[in-house]
Formats: sequence, C-alpha cells, structure tokens
Amino acid sequence: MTTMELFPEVQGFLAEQKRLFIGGEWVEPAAGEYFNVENPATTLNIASVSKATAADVDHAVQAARQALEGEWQHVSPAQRTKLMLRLADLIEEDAENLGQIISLENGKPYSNAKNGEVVVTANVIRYFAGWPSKIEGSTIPVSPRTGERMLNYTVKEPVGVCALIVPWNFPLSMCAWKLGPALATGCTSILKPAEQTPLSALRLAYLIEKAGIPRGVVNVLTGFGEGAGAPLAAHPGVDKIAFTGSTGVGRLIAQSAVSNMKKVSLELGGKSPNIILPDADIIKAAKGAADGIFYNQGQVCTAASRLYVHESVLDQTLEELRKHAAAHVVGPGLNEQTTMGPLVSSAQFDVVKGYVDSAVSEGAELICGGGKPSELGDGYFMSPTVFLDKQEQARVAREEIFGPVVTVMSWSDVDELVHRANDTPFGLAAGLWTNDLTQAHTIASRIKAGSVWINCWNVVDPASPFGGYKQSGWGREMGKNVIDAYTETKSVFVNLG
Ligand code: TXE
Repeated sequence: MTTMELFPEVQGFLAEQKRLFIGGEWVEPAAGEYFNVENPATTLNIASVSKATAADVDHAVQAARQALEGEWQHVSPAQRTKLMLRLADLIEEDAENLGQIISLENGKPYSNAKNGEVVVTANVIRYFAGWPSKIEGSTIPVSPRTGERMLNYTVKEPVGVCALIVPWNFPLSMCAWKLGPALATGCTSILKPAEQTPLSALRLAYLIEKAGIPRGVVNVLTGFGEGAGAPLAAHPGVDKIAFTGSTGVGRLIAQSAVSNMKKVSLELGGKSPNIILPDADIIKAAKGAADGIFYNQGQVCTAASRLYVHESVLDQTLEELRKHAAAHVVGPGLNEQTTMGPLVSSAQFDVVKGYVDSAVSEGAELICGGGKPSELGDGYFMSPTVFLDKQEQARVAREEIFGPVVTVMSWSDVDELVHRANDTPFGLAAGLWTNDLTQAHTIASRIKAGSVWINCWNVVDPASPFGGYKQSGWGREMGKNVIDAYTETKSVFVNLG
C-alpha cells in the first residue's frame, strides 16, 4: 500500500501546541491542562490539545455575549453573506490540508475527507451565506377589540449565544451544519468539537479568523464531554444548544437546558430500516445497501443498519452484499487504496466488537466479516460485516452499533414489514428500493422517519430539512426550517389611532 506523505502545512499544524480560540485570541486553557489526540489507524498520538474546563466556558460565553451585543449586531446582512462566502472559499482552498487532518484524527479515507466532507462543509456555509438577507418577518392583518387601527409586524432576531456541541464522525461538516445557520442569523457561538477529533475544528477556527469574522462571534473550546460540554450546556449565559451525538447525552443536555429554558435542537442516534421490494433492481439496491452501511465505517447516524429484503430476492441480495464487503480495502485513511478506515477509537472498536461477538449466540448468522482483518497491525480496524437474523432478536438487529455492521432480515407481507420497520425507538431515516410508484409512496408515508430515501441513501442537501422522529431528536437542521431554531420571533403592535 502507498501511504501519502503529510503536507508541510499539516506537519506544522500538528506540531504546534493547540490553544483555545476565545474572543478572537488563541489562549491557554485556564487549568493549564492538555490532552493527546490519537490517530486511530496507528494508535499513536498526533497532537496535543487544550483541555477546556468550566472557567474557559465562562470566558468563552462572556466573549460570545460581548460580540453579540457589540460589533456583530451592526454587521449588515450583506456583509455577513460576504464573510461567509469568504469562509467557504477558504475552506475549499484548504481542502487538502483539511482532508489530511480529518483523516488523521477520525480515520476515514483521505479522498472521502477531502472530496466528501470538506466539500460538504464549504457547500453548507455557502448555502447559509444566502440567508442573511432573506430572514423576513411578516405583516399581519390583526383585528383589535377596541376598533383602533393597528399595524402588526414580526421581526426575526438572533436567538443569542449558541452552544454547538458536535461529534467525531463528521468532525468538520457537523461544525458547518451548526455554524452556518448561527452565522446567517446573527448569533454568536461556542463550538465544542468531540474530544476524539478536535483538530479540524481548530483548523476551521484559523480559517474563521482569516476570513475576518469579528472577534468572539465564533469561539472554539476543545475538551471532554463532562469537563467542557456539560458546563457549556448548563451555562446560564447560553441561549441555545445545538447538539449532535448519542441519545444518552442528548437527554442530559435537554435536562440541563431546562434551568434557563435554553432553546434546544438535538440530532441523535438511529437504527434505520432499508427495504428492498421484490421488483427492485437488486444489483443497484444491494450496492445502495452496502454503501448505506459501510460508508464512513458505518459511523453515520443514518447508517442503513437494518436491511429488510423481500424473501424472493434474499439469496441474490446476500450474494451481492458479500461481494461489496469483499471489495472493500480496509486500512489507514492515508493509504491511497483504502476504502474503509479504522473506527474512531478503541472505545468505539470495543462497542462494535461487543455487538459482533454476541450476535451469533443471540441467534444471528454471520454471512461475512465479524472482526479485525488479520493482516492489519495496530489500529481499530473492523471488516465490513453482514449478519442474517430472521427472528430479528439479536441486539445487532435492534440497537445502534455505529460500525460497519448490517443485519439482514427477510419479509413477505407489507403491513407486517411496516410494523417491523417502525418497531424501534429511533426515527431518523429509512430507505426503499422499488420501481413500484404506488408502493414507494405508500410505504414512505407509513414510515416514521425524518428522511426517506427512495432508490438512494444518505442524500442530504443543505436546502432540505434533516432530523429525527421519536428518540432520534428534536427539531430539524438545514433548509429554511433551521432558521427558526436560531431566531426568536418578535411581534410588534403599533397603534395607528
Ligand atoms: O457520543 P457522545 P460518543 C452515538 C453512537 C456512538 C455513541 C457514543 O452510537 O457509539 O453515540 O459516542 C459531548 N454534556 N453517536 O460517546 O458522548 C462530547 O464531548 C455535554 C451518534 O462519542 O454523545 C462530544 O462533543 N456534552 C452520533 C459530543 O457530546 C457532552 C454521533 C458527542 O459525544 C457530554 C456520535 C455532556 N454530559 C455518536 N458528554 C450521531 N447522531 O451522529 C459528551 N458530550
């Protein structure tokens, strides 16, 4: 395998001691503590990063408040657009460096990072750059009881200081999903990347500074969930929290938000059903099913982890899945041939391995994969894995795994299928593979999920809302829906006599 050399810019970036980005300054953490970031492909440390604590949270909230009530409120919508477009350009110009940084900290293949995640990040910022001049209120024909003439209009104002807490699976684009609407609406933010992947967020902070976004509008705190995330979520100076991560932590965040009634949006876990109907093009459907679960090592909230295949096409589908799994080259993300990198951390590897190891005793049949490829040394590598579980009893069929593990189930009756697909506490995404228009739209309308993909998977667009039913979350990100999540609506009555 050919391993890429690190770009000189990336080498320099990794070698620097990483500080916190607060109020436009790079500052030492108040407690003077640092932690190491590990490359999951080698288990070696690649950088040392500041460990923020409650005192840094206070400092960052103050800086964000000062910016909100100071210079930022006077920056015109057109100027916000310009700054955001500049940021999107800088992200694109830095795509190679960002691609290596993401691949090093997260494990994903360099090409997926550079041509996928970085491109998405720039596109999301660019989409939201179009919004500042379009966040309109309305005039409402009211009928006061007194008979006086009244003008009533609404204004959308920034919700205020936002805590943006993001996970490690898409460490850069998840920042953009939240920073995009925050910047567009005129909010200020404190961004807390995941402890496993803080480097791309720090690189983004450097680009934010370079783009000329005013001091304190975006602050970046690197640190752990308990030490930095929890005090941020509980801070009385924070007006809104936008969180992507586990359902367990989502619950904690919702609880701590109650103290000062912060606005909350949550994008949580999933166990998404992908359904193959008997008339589907099986070659395309199986390819879509494989991509839907194996992309990003299966560490995707919308991973197509439950595959319901009509019994008449089960054997053919399993055969195709075996081929797609075998075609993957598992290895370090910076090896040019790699199509599947390591899992993000030893903890994540243990979780995934635990599910895989217990599946057979719980009644599932192993079709392929099931462990670390023997030829790979250190690193948290896991083979693409397929189980068949006709009884749908094993935990691999019911719980979120967040790894490259799909469980295949067969079905014959549509009503029963819909019941089984909906029989989960989650409701993030679902997919259907069929050419039967009536079935496609009927089943799509019966599935309880925030996104339904017909003859495709994982299509996400900044213009279209994304989020979950049930325990997959609160609210929607992206599209015009998210603007409401970052604004307050003020209703103004004017007595015209
Ligand atoms: O997530 P956490 P983890 C799921 C997936 C995975 C599992 C655990 O199933 O196996 O969650 O992953 C911050 N207050 N998803 O443990 O802990 C944390 O520092 C405030 C699905 O890594 O939820 C990080 O920045 N913040 C998911 C972020 O929350 C806290 C993506 C996410 O970490 C905190 C990731 C606290 N008390 C994992 N505790 C998706 N929906 O895409 C932690 N954090």
